Amino acid sequence: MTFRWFGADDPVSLRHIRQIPGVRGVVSALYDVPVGDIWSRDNLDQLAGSIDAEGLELAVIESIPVHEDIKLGRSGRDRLADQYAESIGSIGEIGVPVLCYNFMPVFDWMRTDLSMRLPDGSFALAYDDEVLARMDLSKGTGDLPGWATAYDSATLAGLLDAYSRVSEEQLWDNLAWFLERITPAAESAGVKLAIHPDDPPWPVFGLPRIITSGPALEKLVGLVDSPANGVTFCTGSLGAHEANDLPAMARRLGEKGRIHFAHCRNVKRTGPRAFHEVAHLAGDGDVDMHGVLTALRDTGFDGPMRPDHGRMIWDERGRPGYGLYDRALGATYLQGLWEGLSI
Ligand code: DNO
Repeated sequence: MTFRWFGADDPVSLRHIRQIPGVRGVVSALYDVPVGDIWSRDNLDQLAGSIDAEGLELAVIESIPVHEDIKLGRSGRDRLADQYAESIGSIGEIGVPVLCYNFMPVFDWMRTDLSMRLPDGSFALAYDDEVLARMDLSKGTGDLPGWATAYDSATLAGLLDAYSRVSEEQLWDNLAWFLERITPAAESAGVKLAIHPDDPPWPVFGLPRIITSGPALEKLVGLVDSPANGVTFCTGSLGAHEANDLPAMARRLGEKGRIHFAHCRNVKRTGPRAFHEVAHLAGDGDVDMHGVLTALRDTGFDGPMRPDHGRMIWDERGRPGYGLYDRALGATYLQGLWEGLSI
C-alpha cells in the first residue's frame, strides 16, 4: 500500500504517512523541474533519501509530465523523448520500479468544483460537463480549478488552436511514437511504464482524450508489446463512465500482466458526464471496489496500490483531493478488502 506525497510543501507530512497502518511506499515526484527537462540523479537521490529517512520507501514516480510538443507530434520531440528516456534511466538507477504518466492534452485531471458539500458535511471534488461548457478559458488557466500546469491566455490559446488540428487518431500515432522511443529505456532501466487513464474519460474543451475505456487500454498495451508498457488502473477515472465495466477491464489487463499500479477511489455518477467523488467504500458510489480487487487478486497483481482522492473531512484543509484523513481511511479499507480476499 502506498500513499501520494507532494514533497516538502505538502501539508501532509511523511511522519503522518508513516503512521497509516500498512503504508510503506510513497508515491512522489520532483515538482520543480520544468516540463521537458532532464530529472537529475542528485535531485532524485535527495527525494528518495528524505523518504528513506522517515522509514518509508519511494515506490512510484507519479509523474514525469510529457511535453505538449510530444503529444502534438511537433519537431523537437526527438530531443524531448531522449531526455525523457534519460530521466527514466535515473529512476531505474535509484531503484524505483514504476513510472506513472499521462497523455492528456493540455490539462491533467479536470473538475468543475473542488469543494462540493456532501450531505454528511464533507467536501468532495465534482465534475459536470454543463458547468465545464460555461467555463471561460480566455484568461488562461489562472483561477480555474484542478489543473497541474498553469498557462497564460496566449499560451493556452496557442495550445488549443494547435490541438484543433489533432485528431484522436493522430494523438494515438503520437503516443505510439513516444512509447516506441521510451520503452527500450524503461526495459533496460527496470522501470515499468504505467499510463494514467484520462480523467474524466471523455473530451474536455474539445480536446481529444483517448485513454478512456477497456478497448483503449488494450490498444495501448498493444502499441509496444513489452511487459514494461502497462497501465495505472485508476478506478475513479475509468469509473466516471458508465460503460466501463471495471472488474472485467481489470481482469483482462491483469491477465496480460500489464497493470503496474492501482489507483483506487470511488465516484458517484449524477448524470451523463457528471459525477462527484465519495469515500472509498463500494457502497458509497458506483465503483465495485470488491470486484476490482478480486480481479486484481485473481490475476496475480502484486504492484503498488494507493488510495486516491479523498474528501475533506473533520475540518481538514489542504490540497484538494489530497488531504490526510479520508485517504488514510481509504488505505485501511482497501487493505481490509485485500486481506479478506487473501484468506
Ligand atoms: C490526479 C492524479 C493525476 C495523475 C496524472 C498522472 O489526482 O491521479 O493527476 O497523477 O494524471 O500523470
